Amino acid sequence: MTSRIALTWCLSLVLGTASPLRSAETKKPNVLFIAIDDQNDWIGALGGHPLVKTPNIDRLAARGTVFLNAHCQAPLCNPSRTSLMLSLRPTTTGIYGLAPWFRTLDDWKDRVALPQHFKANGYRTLTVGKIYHGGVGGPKLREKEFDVWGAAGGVGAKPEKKLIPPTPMGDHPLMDWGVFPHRDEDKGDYQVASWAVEQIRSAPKDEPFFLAAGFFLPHVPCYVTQKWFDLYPDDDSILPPVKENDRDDTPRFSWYLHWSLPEPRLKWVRENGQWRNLVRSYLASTSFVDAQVGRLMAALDEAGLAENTIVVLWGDHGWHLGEKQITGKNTLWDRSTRVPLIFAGPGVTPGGRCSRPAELLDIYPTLIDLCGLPKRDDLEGISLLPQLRDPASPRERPAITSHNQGNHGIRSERWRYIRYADGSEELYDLQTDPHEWENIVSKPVGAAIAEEHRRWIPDIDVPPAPQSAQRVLTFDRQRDEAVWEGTKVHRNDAIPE
Ligand SMILES: [Ca+2]
Ligand SMILES: [Ca+2]
Repeated sequence: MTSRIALTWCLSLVLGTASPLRSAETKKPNVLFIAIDDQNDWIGALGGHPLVKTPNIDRLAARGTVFLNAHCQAPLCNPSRTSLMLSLRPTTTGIYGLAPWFRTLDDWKDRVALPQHFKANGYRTLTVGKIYHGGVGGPKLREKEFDVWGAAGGVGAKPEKKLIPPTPMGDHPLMDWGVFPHRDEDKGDYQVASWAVEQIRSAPKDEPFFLAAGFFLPHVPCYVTQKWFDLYPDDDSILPPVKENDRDDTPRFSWYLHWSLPEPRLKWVRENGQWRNLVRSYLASTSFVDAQVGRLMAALDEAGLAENTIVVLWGDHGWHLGEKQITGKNTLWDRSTRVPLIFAGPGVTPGGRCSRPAELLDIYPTLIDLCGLPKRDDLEGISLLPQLRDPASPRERPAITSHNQGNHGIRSERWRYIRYADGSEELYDLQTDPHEWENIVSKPVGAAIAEEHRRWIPDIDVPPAPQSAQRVLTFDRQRDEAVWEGTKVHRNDAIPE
């Protein structure tokens, strides 16, 4: 019997009736690539917040494998997304700030990004909402990145003026949150999901798709309607645990990474009665986005594509909501680096929960493996395929996050080690200290652990690329001089509030 099948197979090859090959070709899985902006680990399946409600993402996690120790390569949109889409560390590209767009740099202008590799291998590529940070530069340039473009997404409906009092450090228009009556349909993220649902319904049957959908929330401004807000209690049970004076044992240099920012400090949100409002608005926004993810999953089911579509869901970096005395990103602690990373679909173990360190730049080689595309030898990520097959598969490398040249966080299964550009350090035992409250780097127990982690500091650690701007920090060690966004910071300057 076996030999007869083998003979038929050989004959069909010889006679050119290549239907088995063609049918194998058409079975290439689709990819649904879902990004969530500024989404920290407050997702049910990740256990980052005991009260968060994300039933749809949790169902996706149950269908697939969730990485419980996944971290961004940079705690900021542009560098994190550039790193993910190119599978290159920020320390390799020099893209640390909100500018530049990598295509403007000679070194990276022709670099094959993830969707381009899929296009080159027979995929139709589509995008909607926020995948890259900022505009790609007009229709001619856009079609080089993806074949089909939907709406840009973003905030959508917003109030005529800010809901919260003027915030320090510039009263930035995005620094806003709270209940504001509007229709779900008028939110950018709802429209992003609607467009993606339509593409799933009308997808050509003879061509696999790579569909990228990028949600904006829970990025600020977090405008939510009462029904989403009411998912969360109106009391302090929703606030994250914070330790008073938690920064007493973190180096002064840790402040330089978020020296002066639009995001207010914990002190301000407390004094202005905004802490609970911010936390509730962020949680409500997460639940709203979760519902949009649910619409995409339902569309896949209804179109009969769930069985042959790889779904990958990720957040570009985390967000502090009072922890370490700040709100926002731009730190090397777990709250800023730990992100959702979930794969589901053919080849992925259902119900898998993996505690091995994983990095967002692993997504590119992982999708190549899951879809059987030609491998590339120019990627810095390592495929997660072994962990998608068996979540207990070992993984030698920790997760590494960098924020500007010389500042690195190294996250292994148990520990977090940080070294800043001036040589100052931190070390946390996440097993006994999950909130990273006690810096043990100078304790006797810390020395050997720190040494073990130090060897993972990237060998390549380039200065900021030309035209770098916004959130860019440089440090001249000989002069002991830091420069934040073009302004010198002195050792005795008061920390801005
Ligand atoms: Ca972001
Ligand atoms: Ca502390």
